[in-house]
Amino acid sequence: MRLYRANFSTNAERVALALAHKGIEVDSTYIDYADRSEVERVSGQGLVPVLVDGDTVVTGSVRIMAWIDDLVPAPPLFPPDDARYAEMMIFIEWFDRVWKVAPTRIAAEIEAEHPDHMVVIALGREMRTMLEGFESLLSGRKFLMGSELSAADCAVFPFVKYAAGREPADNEPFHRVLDEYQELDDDLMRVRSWIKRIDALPRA
Ligand SMILES: N[C@@H](CCC(=O)N[C@@H](CS)C(=O)NCC(=O)O)C(=O)O
Repeated sequence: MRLYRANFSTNAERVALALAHKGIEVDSTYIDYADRSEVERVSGQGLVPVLVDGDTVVTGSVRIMAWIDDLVPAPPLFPPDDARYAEMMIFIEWFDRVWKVAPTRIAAEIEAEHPDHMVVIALGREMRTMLEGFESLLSGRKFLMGSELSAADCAVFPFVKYAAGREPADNEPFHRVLDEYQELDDDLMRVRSWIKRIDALPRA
């Protein structure tokens, strides 16, 4: 099995956490975003992560996590029953389609010729409110959706971990926004512990 990935790729880290949770070892091909020819050749598109297992090519971090879960059911990444499965998928969809809007728009705004600072402030507040939402989700449990690591944690962690800082070499503009517009304080102690807990887990 081979994982196409890139240094500091948030979506590839989702899959790296999920694979390690299952104890699945993979070979890795690290691409440079300046040259996507290899990932385009194998998958017909240019984004990472891509997982290749024989003739099977899976793109998209959430699809890859679901595919891994089917391949190796234990320990589970998604709940086995339909209602809980749908809840987790909807949560991850919310994260990808709603949560990501604020940092993406901040990154675009601060690159603009005349940034609208009021918009940036409002979006920064939204990011704070969403951190408070994660704090509430972690009330009485160690992970976002229960007592064990799930696909929800794998999906959210690579983005929200920036609240605890960033490696100096990780200088992507979007990651700088995630770092600068998420701050942990005493009202976010559960998020702080959750970041530490997941950061200590292995990655493929
Ligand atoms: N929906 C895809 C998004 C993949 C994606 O955006 N990957 C980023 C790395 S985290 C990428 O390849 N970026 C290169 C680019 O956009 O130029 C997923 O969940 O895997």
